[in-house]
Order: sequence, then C-alpha cells, then structure tokens
Amino acid sequence: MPAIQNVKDTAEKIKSMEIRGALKIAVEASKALQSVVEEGASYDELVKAADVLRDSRPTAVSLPNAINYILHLAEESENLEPAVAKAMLIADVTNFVKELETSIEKIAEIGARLIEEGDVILTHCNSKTVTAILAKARKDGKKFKVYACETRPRWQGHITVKELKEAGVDVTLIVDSAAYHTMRSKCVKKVMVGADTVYANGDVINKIGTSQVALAAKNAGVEFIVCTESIKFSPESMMGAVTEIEEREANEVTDIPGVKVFNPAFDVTQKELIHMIVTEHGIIPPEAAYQILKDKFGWTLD
Ligand code: RUB
Repeated sequence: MPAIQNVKDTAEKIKSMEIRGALKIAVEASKALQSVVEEGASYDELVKAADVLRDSRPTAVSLPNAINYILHLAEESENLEPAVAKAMLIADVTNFVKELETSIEKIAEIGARLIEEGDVILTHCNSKTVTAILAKARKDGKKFKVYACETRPRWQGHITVKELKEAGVDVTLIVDSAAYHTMRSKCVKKVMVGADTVYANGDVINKIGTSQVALAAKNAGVEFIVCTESIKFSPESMMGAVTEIEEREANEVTDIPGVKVFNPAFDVTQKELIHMIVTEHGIIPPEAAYQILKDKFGWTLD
C-alpha cells in the first residue's frame, strides 16, 4: 500500500477510535509517518502527510507532539546528502517509536512499586499505561483488587476488565455513578488513571468523568494517581494554550430522536486533586510538570 494511503487509513482509524488511547495514537501516527519516510518522500510531502494526521483527534497532545518531533528530525537532516538524510531519518524515527513503546514498560516498573499487597484500586476508562502497571504488579506476585468504571458512552471500561482479567488481576466492573459509593464501601485506597494531556501547571486532561472521580476521591480521602508518558505533556500549555475538548456525536449517547445531547469526550482534572504523576522519568508532583517539559524537552519560557 502506498505510504500516503497508509497515513489516510491511520487518520481514519484514529478518528473512528479503532486506534485509541493517547500513547497508541502517537505510536501508530509515528509509524505511518515512518512509512512515508521509508518511501523516500520529500520534506514537503512529509509535512502534507503530517497534516492529514494532525487533526484526527484534537485532545490527545501526544499526537501533535509526536508529529512535530518527527518533522523536527526531518528538518535537521534536510541539508545532508539525500541518501544519508533518508538513512538517518529512518534510524531516528525508528528509535523514537521504540522509545515511545518502551516508555510504558518503564512506567509499569515504577508504578508497580506503588501497589501494595491487599490494595484496592479504582480506575476509569482504558489506559494501557494503567493496565501495564497493574499487570506488572500482579506478575510480581502482588494480590490486590481493582474496580473499573464502565466509562460511558463508549464503554472503554469493558476493555480494561478484559485486559486485567487476562493478566490474572481480581477486577470488578462498576457503573460510572457507583464510583464514590465503591470508594467508601469497598475501602478503595488509590485511584489510578491515564492521561491524554498534561498541562505545564499540572492539570490533567483525561476521559470524561475523570474529574468527578477525582473530586469523589478527595472527599473519600483516596489517593489520586495519574500514570502517563512524557509525550503527553503539552508544551503549548506553557504559553497559555488551552487544549480543545473533543465533542462527539449524539448517537454515542442515545438513539432517541430529536433529543439535544452534549457529549464531551474529555475533561480537566485540576492539579489540586492529583497526588502524583507517574512518568517514565520517575514520580513527580503535578506542580513539577513544567520541570519535565524544561528538562526533558528543553522547552522554556525565556
Ligand atoms: C482514552 C483515555 C485514556 C488515555 C490514556 O480515551 O482517556 O485514559 O488516553 O490512555 P479514548 P493510554 O478511548 O477516547 O482514546 O495510557 O493508553 O495512553
């Protein structure tokens, strides 16, 4: 298949959520651009391919971060002899994709140390980062219980319960509105969720309902932990940019004809509700998000 067709297919799959979850979106978009590079495309053709992918899902900052990084690599190699530039770019992009994919293993290693024997954990939506942490803790021999919110309207919680069951984790599905009651009646100790975007000030965007779970956790005295790769930290947020919250079709919520529906896909959880963020670079307080952007990516406000 020609690489540009592969790019269009990938953008379509991201839009329709066949490819979903912030990390997966970044990995698959990067792989699609890798195929464009491998085909020997010019810089301008690569930019055009990047534009096809860019708007496929507005809220996950991992997508523009990955695209911009690959374009930056391409710019750096532009003045080299074409064959050398191509070989260098292929190697750099391959390496980048590998780094993205291995960041989740590093987080799993770090995050699993937080899980204690007998723990009771609640999660919302389906985060590959969170399920990797829980699967690793189970593999390390720890016994604990997980409650997973079903996550209306797209039921990503069903994916979570399947993945955790396969990993041998004791997991129970709950309806979203049972989150607070479950925290109190089942002695939940920790909430663990993923992220789509982390702002420089430490606020976190994740699946709709996450902020309600965080508010409930604060009231119930439960630790609220965000688990996320640094590719999801938003450099634009340092300059005050606000991420667009994706609104999806009414038919995801109801098929009653003529009913007005508001269907936002994500929400913002304020840093005051977050105890820590587990990243591949270690565990940080939300206030240190700016430091990650500065130290790891070199983005500063000066
Ligand atoms: C998925 C979602 C996930 C984050 C983190 O939303 O909000 O919690 O993307 O996932 P959707 P991961 O199903 O709409 O993509 O840790 O896998 O990147």
